Amino acid sequence: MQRLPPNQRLKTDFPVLHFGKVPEFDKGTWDFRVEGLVENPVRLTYDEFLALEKTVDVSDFHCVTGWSRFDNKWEGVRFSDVAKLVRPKSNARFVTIEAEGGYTTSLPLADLMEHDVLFAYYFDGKPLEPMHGGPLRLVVPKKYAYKSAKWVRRVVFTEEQELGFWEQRGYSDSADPWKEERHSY
Ligand SMILES: Nc1nc2c(c(=O)[nH]1)N[C@H]1C(S)=C(S)[C@@H](COP(=O)(O)O)O[C@H]1N2
Ligand SMILES: [Mo]
Repeated sequence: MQRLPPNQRLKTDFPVLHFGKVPEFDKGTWDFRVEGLVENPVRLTYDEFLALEKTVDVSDFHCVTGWSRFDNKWEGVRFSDVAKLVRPKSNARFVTIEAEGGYTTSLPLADLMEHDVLFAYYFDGKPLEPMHGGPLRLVVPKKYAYKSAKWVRRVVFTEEQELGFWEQRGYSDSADPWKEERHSY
Protein backbone atom coordinates (compact mmCIF):
# COMPACT_ATOMS: atom_id res chain seq x y z
CA MET A 1 0.00 0.00 0.00
CA GLN A 2 1.18 3.50 -0.88
CA ARG A 3 2.29 5.10 2.34
CA LEU A 4 2.25 8.75 1.29
CA PRO A 5 -1.31 10.11 0.94
CA PRO A 6 -2.21 11.90 -2.33
CA ASN A 7 -0.41 15.18 -3.01
CA GLN A 8 1.75 15.03 0.14
CA ARG A 9 5.56 15.50 0.22
CA LEU A 10 7.80 13.58 2.60
CA LYS A 11 9.78 15.60 5.17
CA THR A 12 12.58 14.28 7.35
CA ASP A 13 12.83 17.31 9.63
CA PHE A 14 9.89 18.12 11.91
CA PRO A 15 8.26 21.41 10.96
CA VAL A 16 6.58 23.44 13.69
CA LEU A 17 3.17 24.77 12.79
CA HIS A 18 0.54 26.42 14.93
CA PHE A 19 -1.57 29.51 15.37
CA GLY A 20 -0.52 31.91 18.16
CA LYS A 21 2.33 31.45 20.60
CA VAL A 22 3.75 28.50 22.52
CA PRO A 23 2.13 28.51 25.99
CA GLU A 24 4.13 28.38 29.22
CA PHE A 25 3.84 25.15 31.18
CA ASP A 26 3.34 25.52 34.92
CA LYS A 27 3.22 22.07 36.51
CA GLY A 28 1.64 23.55 39.66
CA THR A 29 -1.49 24.86 37.93
CA TRP A 30 -1.71 22.59 34.88
CA ASP A 31 -4.59 20.17 34.81
CA PHE A 32 -6.29 17.78 32.40
CA ARG A 33 -10.06 17.70 32.56
CA VAL A 34 -12.40 15.22 30.92
CA GLU A 35 -16.10 16.05 31.13
CA GLY A 36 -19.38 16.41 29.24
CA LEU A 37 -21.38 13.24 28.52
CA VAL A 38 -19.42 10.89 30.79
CA GLU A 39 -20.34 8.94 33.93
CA ASN A 40 -17.10 9.79 35.74
CA PRO A 41 -15.68 13.23 34.90
CA VAL A 42 -12.05 13.66 35.99
CA ARG A 43 -9.57 16.41 36.70
CA LEU A 44 -5.99 15.18 36.76
CA THR A 45 -2.79 16.93 37.79
CA TYR A 46 0.30 16.44 35.62
CA ASP A 47 1.66 13.72 37.94
CA GLU A 48 -1.69 11.96 38.01
CA PHE A 49 -1.76 11.97 34.21
CA LEU A 50 1.75 10.48 34.04
CA ALA A 51 0.59 7.70 36.38
CA LEU A 52 -1.97 6.46 33.81
CA GLU A 53 -1.04 3.39 31.78
CA LYS A 54 1.61 4.32 29.22
CA THR A 55 1.61 3.24 25.57
CA VAL A 56 4.18 3.57 22.77
CA ASP A 57 3.00 3.97 19.18
CA VAL A 58 4.90 4.70 15.98
CA SER A 59 2.84 6.46 13.33
CA ASP A 60 2.89 8.78 10.32
CA PHE A 61 1.83 12.44 10.44
CA HIS A 62 0.18 14.36 7.60
CA CYS A 63 -0.28 18.16 7.59
CA VAL A 64 -3.00 19.57 5.35
CA THR A 65 -0.49 22.10 3.93
CA GLY A 66 1.21 19.18 2.17
CA TRP A 67 3.99 17.71 4.29
CA SER A 68 4.10 14.29 5.86
CA ARG A 69 6.53 12.73 8.31
CA PHE A 70 6.94 8.98 8.77
CA ASP A 71 7.74 6.85 11.83
CA ASN A 72 7.05 9.26 14.66
CA LYS A 73 7.52 7.56 17.99
CA TRP A 74 4.95 8.85 20.46
CA GLU A 75 4.59 7.82 24.09
CA GLY A 76 1.62 8.67 26.23
CA VAL A 77 -1.85 7.48 27.12
CA ARG A 78 -4.27 5.94 24.66
CA PHE A 79 -7.48 7.90 24.16
CA SER A 80 -9.32 4.60 24.70
CA ASP A 81 -7.73 4.25 28.15
CA VAL A 82 -8.94 7.73 29.09
CA ALA A 83 -12.41 6.79 27.81
CA LYS A 84 -12.33 3.65 29.96
CA LEU A 85 -11.63 5.85 32.98
CA VAL A 86 -14.44 8.37 32.38
CA ARG A 87 -17.04 5.95 30.91
CA PRO A 88 -18.81 7.81 28.05
CA LYS A 89 -22.61 7.89 28.27
CA SER A 90 -24.53 6.13 25.49
CA ASN A 91 -25.43 9.43 23.79
CA ALA A 92 -21.77 10.61 23.57
CA ARG A 93 -20.86 10.43 19.87
CA PHE A 94 -18.25 13.19 19.44
CA VAL A 95 -15.44 14.69 21.47
CA THR A 96 -14.22 18.27 21.51
CA ILE A 97 -10.55 18.74 22.36
CA GLU A 98 -9.62 22.09 23.89
CA ALA A 99 -6.07 23.37 23.99
CA GLU A 100 -4.34 26.15 25.87
CA GLY A 101 -4.97 29.49 24.15
CA GLY A 102 -8.38 28.62 22.68
CA TYR A 103 -7.50 26.15 19.89
CA THR A 104 -10.14 23.46 19.51
CA THR A 105 -10.90 20.50 17.31
CA SER A 106 -13.54 17.79 17.36
CA LEU A 107 -13.69 14.18 16.25
CA PRO A 108 -16.17 11.32 16.23
CA LEU A 109 -15.68 9.22 19.36
CA ALA A 110 -15.27 6.11 17.18
CA ASP A 111 -12.22 7.64 15.40
CA LEU A 112 -10.59 8.49 18.72
CA MET A 113 -11.03 4.95 20.03
CA GLU A 114 -8.54 3.64 17.42
CA HIS A 115 -5.40 2.09 18.90
CA ASP A 116 -3.01 4.67 17.42
CA VAL A 117 -4.73 7.69 19.05
CA LEU A 118 -2.73 8.95 22.02
CA PHE A 119 -2.40 11.86 24.39
CA ALA A 120 1.37 12.07 23.98
CA TYR A 121 3.97 13.48 26.36
CA TYR A 122 7.11 11.87 24.88
CA PHE A 123 8.44 12.07 21.33
CA ASP A 124 11.42 10.04 20.06
CA GLY A 125 12.23 8.93 23.61
CA LYS A 126 12.39 12.46 25.03
CA PRO A 127 9.85 14.72 26.76
CA LEU A 128 7.71 16.38 24.09
CA GLU A 129 9.13 19.83 23.34
CA PRO A 130 6.85 22.81 24.04
CA MET A 131 6.89 23.84 20.37
CA HIS A 132 5.55 20.41 19.38
CA GLY A 133 2.79 20.52 21.99
CA GLY A 134 4.51 19.70 25.29
CA PRO A 135 3.54 18.94 27.96
CA LEU A 136 0.64 17.10 26.27
CA ARG A 137 -0.77 16.80 22.77
CA LEU A 138 -3.30 14.65 21.01
CA VAL A 139 -2.02 12.46 18.14
CA VAL A 140 -4.56 11.23 15.56
CA PRO A 141 -2.42 9.67 12.81
CA LYS A 142 -5.24 8.84 10.39
CA LYS A 143 -6.43 12.47 10.16
CA TYR A 144 -4.77 15.65 8.90
CA ALA A 145 -2.65 17.02 11.72
CA TYR A 146 -4.92 19.94 12.65
CA LYS A 147 -6.87 17.23 14.50
CA SER A 148 -3.71 16.51 16.55
CA ALA A 149 -4.15 19.40 18.98
CA LYS A 150 -1.07 20.57 20.87
CA TRP A 151 -1.20 21.73 24.54
CA VAL A 152 -4.40 19.85 25.37
CA ARG A 153 -6.12 20.77 28.64
CA ARG A 154 -9.76 19.75 28.33
CA VAL A 155 -11.72 16.98 26.61
CA VAL A 156 -15.51 17.25 26.33
CA PHE A 157 -17.79 14.40 25.21
CA THR A 158 -20.74 15.71 23.19
CA GLU A 159 -23.80 14.50 21.33
CA GLU A 160 -23.24 16.69 18.24
CA GLN A 161 -19.97 17.62 16.58
CA GLU A 162 -18.73 21.12 17.47
CA LEU A 163 -16.74 22.97 14.81
CA GLY A 164 -13.08 23.38 15.72
CA PHE A 165 -10.69 26.27 15.09
CA TRP A 166 -9.60 25.34 11.55
CA GLU A 167 -12.90 23.63 10.78
CA GLN A 168 -14.66 27.00 11.32
CA ARG A 169 -12.21 28.47 8.80
CA GLY A 170 -13.04 26.15 5.92
CA TYR A 171 -11.03 23.03 6.66
CA SER A 172 -12.69 19.63 6.47
CA ASP A 173 -14.32 18.21 9.58
CA SER A 174 -13.59 14.64 8.49
CA ALA A 175 -9.96 15.43 7.48
CA ASP A 176 -9.05 12.06 5.96
CA PRO A 177 -5.67 12.39 4.16
CA TRP A 178 -6.34 9.26 2.06
CA LYS A 179 -9.52 10.77 0.64
CA GLU A 180 -7.81 14.17 0.47
CA GLU A 181 -10.51 15.81 2.57
CA ARG A 182 -8.78 19.17 2.98
CA HIS A 183 -11.63 21.65 2.66
CA SER A 184 -15.20 21.71 3.87
CA TYR A 185 -16.85 22.46 0.54
N1 LIG B 1 -3.04 24.02 19.93
C1 LIG B 1 -2.76 23.88 18.62
N2 LIG B 1 -2.56 22.64 18.13
C2 LIG B 1 -2.26 22.46 16.82
C3 LIG B 1 -2.21 23.56 15.93
C4 LIG B 1 -2.44 24.85 16.47
O1 LIG B 1 -2.45 25.89 15.76
N3 LIG B 1 -2.70 24.97 17.83
N4 LIG B 1 -1.93 23.36 14.60
C5 LIG B 1 -2.15 21.99 14.07
C6 LIG B 1 -1.50 21.78 12.77
S1 LIG B 1 -2.22 22.51 11.42
C7 LIG B 1 -0.42 20.95 12.60
S2 LIG B 1 0.23 20.60 11.07
C8 LIG B 1 0.24 20.32 13.76
C9 LIG B 1 1.73 20.60 13.72
O2 LIG B 1 2.38 19.96 14.75
P1 LIG B 1 3.93 20.22 14.94
O3 LIG B 1 4.11 21.71 15.11
O4 LIG B 1 4.34 19.42 16.12
O5 LIG B 1 4.59 19.76 13.66
O6 LIG B 1 -0.28 20.79 14.99
C10 LIG B 1 -1.67 20.91 15.02
N5 LIG B 1 -2.07 21.21 16.38
MO1 LIG C 1 -1.27 21.42 9.63
